[in-house]
Amino acid sequence: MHDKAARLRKSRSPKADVGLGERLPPGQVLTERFPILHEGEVPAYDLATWSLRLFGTLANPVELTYADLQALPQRQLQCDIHCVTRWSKFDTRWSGVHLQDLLQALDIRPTSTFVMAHADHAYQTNLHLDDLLHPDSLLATHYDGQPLTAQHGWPLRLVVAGRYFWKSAKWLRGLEFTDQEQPGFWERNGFHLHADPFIEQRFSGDALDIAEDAWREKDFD
Ligand SMILES: Nc1nc2c(c(=O)[nH]1)N[C@H]1C(S)=C(S)[C@@H](COP(=O)(O)O)O[C@H]1N2
Ligand SMILES: [Mo]
Repeated sequence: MHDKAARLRKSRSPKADVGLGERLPPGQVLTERFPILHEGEVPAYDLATWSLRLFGTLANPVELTYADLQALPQRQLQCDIHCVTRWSKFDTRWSGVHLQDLLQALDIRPTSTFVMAHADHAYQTNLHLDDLLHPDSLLATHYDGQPLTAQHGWPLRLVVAGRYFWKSAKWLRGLEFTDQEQPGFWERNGFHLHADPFIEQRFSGDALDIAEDAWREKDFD
């Protein structure tokens, strides 16, 4: 087991930024810089052999080249990002392909509710299909008008709206459509399945293992 969740739980919260209204999620601190966080080595690719696989419960799995992605409508996105380690960054600018456009171009109609994102090296994160179809999510190839740097996920990463940033897999290689929700890498290691920063879904196991109405059965003094 990875102990990152345990260490984060114990760490004292920094004094959270106030006065930023509803825009900064609770317990987060704003940064101007762009931190780099990941497990393992930064992968190297040859775009000629790189591919993105769509598989799982699809009628026909597909394997896309980088050129296939470039042939699709190129979308712009400006969004705020929130890392579970408590930094947030406002107004990040991305461009790339929207999953809706990709599915439409391939005439794929997924029947599943869930998607497991597969990335290098052996990184996975679980998502709801709706999260990926959100208008503020993207399969991003560019950041701030430039191709992604290797450290930030070149050639392709996810940007997932409304979730802590670990859901935004860098070095994306596959989207697996599934009927059951399986936990990804961090989700198996103490982090929350759904990761909504505005309600601080940071860790798993926060919920007490008792029925919601169990307190009614208790004695009160
Ligand atoms: N493939 C891969 N993607 C990943 C990770 C990783 O370890 N491997 N780390 C995640 C985490 S925890 C965060 S906070 C963001 C960081 O993205 P950045 O380095 O571009 O800031 O990438 C996410 N995507
Ligand atoms: Mo993270």
